[in-house]
Order: sequence, then structure tokens, then C-alpha cells
Amino acid sequence: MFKKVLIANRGEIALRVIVACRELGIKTVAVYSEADEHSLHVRFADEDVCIGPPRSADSYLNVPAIISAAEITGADAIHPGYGFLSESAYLAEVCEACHIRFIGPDPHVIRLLGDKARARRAMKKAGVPILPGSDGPVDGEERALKVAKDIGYPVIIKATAGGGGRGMRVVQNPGELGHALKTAQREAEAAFGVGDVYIEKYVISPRHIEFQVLGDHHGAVVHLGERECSIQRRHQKLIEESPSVALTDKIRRRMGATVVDAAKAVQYSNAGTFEFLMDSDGKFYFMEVNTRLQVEHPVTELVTGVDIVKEQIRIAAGERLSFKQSEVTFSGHALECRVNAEDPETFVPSPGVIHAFSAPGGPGVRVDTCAHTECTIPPYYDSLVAKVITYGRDRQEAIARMRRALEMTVIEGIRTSIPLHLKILSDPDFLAGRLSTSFMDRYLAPAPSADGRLKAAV
Ligand code: MV4
Repeated sequence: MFKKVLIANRGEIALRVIVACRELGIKTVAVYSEADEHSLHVRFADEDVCIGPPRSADSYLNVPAIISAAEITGADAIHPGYGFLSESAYLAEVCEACHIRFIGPDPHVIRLLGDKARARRAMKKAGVPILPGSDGPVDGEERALKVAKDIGYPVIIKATAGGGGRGMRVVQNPGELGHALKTAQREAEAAFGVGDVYIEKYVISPRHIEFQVLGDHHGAVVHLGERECSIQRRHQKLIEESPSVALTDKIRRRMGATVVDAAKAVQYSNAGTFEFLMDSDGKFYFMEVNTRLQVEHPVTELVTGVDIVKEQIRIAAGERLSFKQSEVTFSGHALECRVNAEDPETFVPSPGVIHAFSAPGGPGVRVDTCAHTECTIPPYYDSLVAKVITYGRDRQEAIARMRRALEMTVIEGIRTSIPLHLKILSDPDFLAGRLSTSFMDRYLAPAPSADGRLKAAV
């Protein structure tokens, strides 16, 4: 087992990894930017190293600074958390070269799945259902018109290097295709340095359902069921839950077996998430694989009892998975609300000092946060203040606990998304489980432009 783990992240997830390390008896190293000097993740780590100025590019994305911090402190592994460098095949490679273990999949697997067109092809080969679309990147307009005609409109153009919703265009008819293709390629080039795009049939108002997997370095893979993440706005998830009301035990077993086979086919190791769209007929289609720990992992932890972060660390240290698929049981229902520092109506970020902070507790409530009274939410990073996660014997109990937990959360000095969460939690469609990625449209002002970009109204 590792003696010392460096956490290349900040905020609640850095703290979450410290919690796992403490329970495993592993020393921790925090890295921090000048904006995070007084953060709890620095306080609770055994050692800490300042890696640069506030801007992410100068600190949490600075590979040489992070590797230097690991070498100076003698850390034998790096946990990247989520966001920042968590899906960087480059960091994973540098770690390998420096004999520091990267707590995540092998670099070539990160690279394969990071290219969404290659991932699509690999999943098709592994027997995972994919949407009709191009076999690999499409460059010319002529070729694009042919593909779109074959699969039928509407279609969606996606950047191969994209993911999480960046660099996408929906196209309703052949007249729009040429322009959309050029714009998408230009945007992809500017955002990712790779202009390649591919085409898929566009699914209207799908559910977003994802499966959690864990794979060890001895060929074992298990799945931990699904999370439904349909409640999102502009690709920022707001509420996640497990299980999804849209799945039966039988479908869960079938989809679970499919993702386990797919993970084995690409020699997946560590924690990963297979994202799917579910259409209104209940059919599943592969979207992408996230090769990292996810923000919403706690809902899965609550319904399975598995500590995903401890498993990640054990797996990276070469240990075998400590349980078999037949030992994974699902019980009850869990919900997560992401409490952001933002205006609940306009969604404008609201960084600043939290003058009073009190987290809720009681039966079935877990709060993952780095916030405390008199802490500062800096403007440089994402605006997540706390994740409030509730568990109940059933969905109704989890929702009731979430409502009272949010009502009993005190965050003064900044605006938060709690009022919005409370509105959603009493929405009849939400309560009935009638969810889709279009759910939040009703809470939004009209999108500022109608140029075919994926805005609010998709
Ligand atoms: C789609 C889609 C409809 N059809 N692909 C958005 C994030 C990125 N991972 C892929 N995304 C989508 N891909 C096809 N073929 C709709 C979305 C999408 C979406 C997906 C999941 C959750 C929220 C979403 C919001 C808008 C669009």
C-alpha cells in the first residue's frame, strides 16, 4: 500500500480523498494555490505545498509544479480528483516516467476514451449500443451530408476531443449542415487544439443515465449500478440520484453486464463512468466514458455501501477488488444536490466570504464540503460549495430528507442554489420521476441566442 498520497485538487474532493487516505492509514500531501492557503484541505493534510498563483493554469493545472511537489515530499501516488488534470493522459504518463502511481486508468486507456470517436468505435466493437452515426471523424461537407442523410435529421456534430457538452452543434436539416460543420470544427480547434468532429443521430429530451464501474489490475471488473443525472442546466448537473426510476432490476442487470464487458474489452482499471442517453422508448445509447472519480459518486456509495475512493486507492496500489459482482447489493435510494455559489435565478456566480455556515445532519444525511464559517469562495474555480446527499429507504424518504436538510443549511454572505433546489424538489414532474435533460428549461430565461448551439432548449 502507498505510504503517502498527493492530492492534485482542491475543495470538497481534496477533502474527500484525505478522508479515504486517513481511513487507510496513508499520509497525505495537499497542494494549493495562493487563493486556497487557508482552505480546509490544506489544514487536514499531513503536509502541504503551494504550487502557484490563483489561476488554475498556473497552479492546479501545472504538471511540473505538481510533480515537483510529489518528489519533494516523497509521495508515492497522486490522486487527481475530478476536473483539473483528472483526465490528463499526459499527467498519467509523466507519473509513470517519474515512478509515481497515478490513481486512475492507464494513460493509453485515458487517451483512447478521451477521443470520443475512438471510444464510440471501441464500444460498438464491444457490443455496447451506440447511436447511428459516422464511423470516425468527418471532415468534408459532402461526406457529412451523406452521413446525415443516411441516419436522418436531426443530427448532432460533436468534437472528438470534446465531452461534457463542449463543442457540439445540433443540425435540423441539410441547409444548416455545412455552416454548422465549419463552426464546430473551428470551435473544436480553438478549444481543444484538435478540430476533428463526428456525427450522430440527435436524441430529443433524453434521460442521462450513467453506470459506475471499478476495475482492478488483475482483470476483475464490477459495476455499482446507475445514477440518473437528467436534472442539469447547460451541462452542469444539479441533482443526481440512484437508482433511476426508469430502470427495472432486469435492465440494470443487463446494462451492468454490458458495461462490465465493455470495460474488460478496453482493459479498464480504477473507477470509471459509462454515460448513456436513454430515449423515450427506454432504449440506451452509449455517450462517453469518464475516466475519473465523479462529483456524484456519493449517491452510489450510499446505495451500495462501497467506498469508491478507498477502492480506487487499493486498486492503484495493485490490490484485487475486495468483492465480487454477486456481493454488490443495492438498497434504498440516494439523492445529491449540488449547492453552488450562484444566484438561484440568473445562475450568475456569487463568490465571496461565507460569514455563517452550518451543515445539516441527522439520519440519512451526508454533506461533502470544504466550506466553514468565514471561508472564502474564490472566483477562480467552479462554484460548488457543498454536496448535500441524502439516503432513504425509498425515493420519497430521500426527497423528504433532502428538503429538510436544505431548509436547515445555513450559508450567509453569498447567494446559493438552495432556493432553486427546493423548487425542483416540489415540482410534480420531479416527484413523479418524469425526468429528462430538458427538465430545467422551465426554470430558465430563454437562451440568449438561437444559432443552433446547444443552449438551454435542448
Ligand atoms: C447527445 C444528445 C442528444 N443526442 N447526443 C451533452 C453532453 C455530452 N456528453 C453529450 N451531450 C448530449 N449528447 C445525441 N446523439 C444530447 C446531449 C445533451 C445532454 C446529455 C446529457 C445530459 C445533458 C444534456 C444536455 C444537453 C444535451
